[in-house]
Amino acid sequence: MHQPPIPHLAVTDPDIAGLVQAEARRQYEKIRLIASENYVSPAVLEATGTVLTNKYSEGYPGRRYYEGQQNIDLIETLAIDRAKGLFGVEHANVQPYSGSPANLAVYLAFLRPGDTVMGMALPMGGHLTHGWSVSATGKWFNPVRYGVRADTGRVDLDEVRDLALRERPKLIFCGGTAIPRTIDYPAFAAIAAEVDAILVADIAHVAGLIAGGAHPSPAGHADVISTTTHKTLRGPRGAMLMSTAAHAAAIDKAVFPGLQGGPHNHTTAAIAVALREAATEEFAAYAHQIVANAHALAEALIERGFDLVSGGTDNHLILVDLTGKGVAGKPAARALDLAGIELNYNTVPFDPRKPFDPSGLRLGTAAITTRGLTESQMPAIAAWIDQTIKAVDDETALGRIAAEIRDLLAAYPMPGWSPAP
Ligand code: DSN
Repeated sequence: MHQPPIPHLAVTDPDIAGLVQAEARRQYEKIRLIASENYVSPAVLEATGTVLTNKYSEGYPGRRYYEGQQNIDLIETLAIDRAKGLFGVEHANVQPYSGSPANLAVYLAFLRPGDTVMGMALPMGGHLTHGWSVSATGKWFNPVRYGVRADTGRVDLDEVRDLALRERPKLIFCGGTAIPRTIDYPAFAAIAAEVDAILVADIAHVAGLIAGGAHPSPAGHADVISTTTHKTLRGPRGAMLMSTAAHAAAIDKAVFPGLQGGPHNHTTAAIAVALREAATEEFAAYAHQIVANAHALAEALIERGFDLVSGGTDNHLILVDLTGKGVAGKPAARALDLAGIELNYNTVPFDPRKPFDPSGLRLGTAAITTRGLTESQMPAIAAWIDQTIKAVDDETALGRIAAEIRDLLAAYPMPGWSPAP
């Protein structure tokens, strides 16, 4: 049974209730290494499931188009103030529905269709919305892309500067979805200033690390900071845009009425709760433990002969190139899932394989750190990954590993759910 119980759902819609139960158990029993996922706290879960979902509130606190905003205004103001305090920014908009709409709002705020945008190429570690070809941002704007060096697996800022001077982008994105190394915000800011571009730091992956002091902050360097709220920041699925005061009006106007209608007030409340949690000393310790776990896991993988893009990690994320292991990313990820280790197959820089069947695996330590795992468990996880890669078609071996993992995780509670006693 689901603990805490979901009795109304179980009666009204047993099909959905059953699937929620199954998903909760799946999350409980797996070593979850998807770098963009986490386990939110019970308080965040509760805020997400409140009557706030019943309310429409187009506009911003004090300037709404519907009546009855006495409580919603206070909730959104709390979320805004907490975001400003936590990240040290002059302005925060907590209404974007998720990361892609947040980034699209940035285009709307600063560009006209056809204008040039510079971002990291998706196969190099960037994000779809940083101007990749299949995204609206790559179709409606003129994208130019930087990557990483083949020899280091890291961004070469001299190459980024040369590209910016040649292409004169109006908007530059830094950050992405598969970058295992620290992002040099001051260097990106200097390049943006040289070409008079707006610098957008997409911190979706590292927001929690920044909040906890385990990664440098772009505040004071980037004109705009875009983030989702559900990755290392450990909040509900949502997003925020933060900026200098000079860009506040343009950002707000682009989010509403430019792109969106009513904000999701239950999500806003849950973001406020997550931001309050992220301002605590416990969260700072959590952020540093995420990085310590990633270091330990990276070292253990290297000891077992895994080839890591850039040779390691500075943050929560590890990108493994499986080429030398003789197995592609997709079959490896499937076998790992059967063995109780959940991650995603991923392109690696200069990948000769196709994106739907690439050479790599992406791992992250945010969720397992929430579960309470520390450096001492990382060698065992690396060993299970190694054993699985060597036995991708051996269902007996994969089942044995899954059982060992269930045994380990039973000692580490999952926030918001526990199996029936
Ligand atoms: N889907 C997210 C990730 O996994 O990194 C990015 O949008």
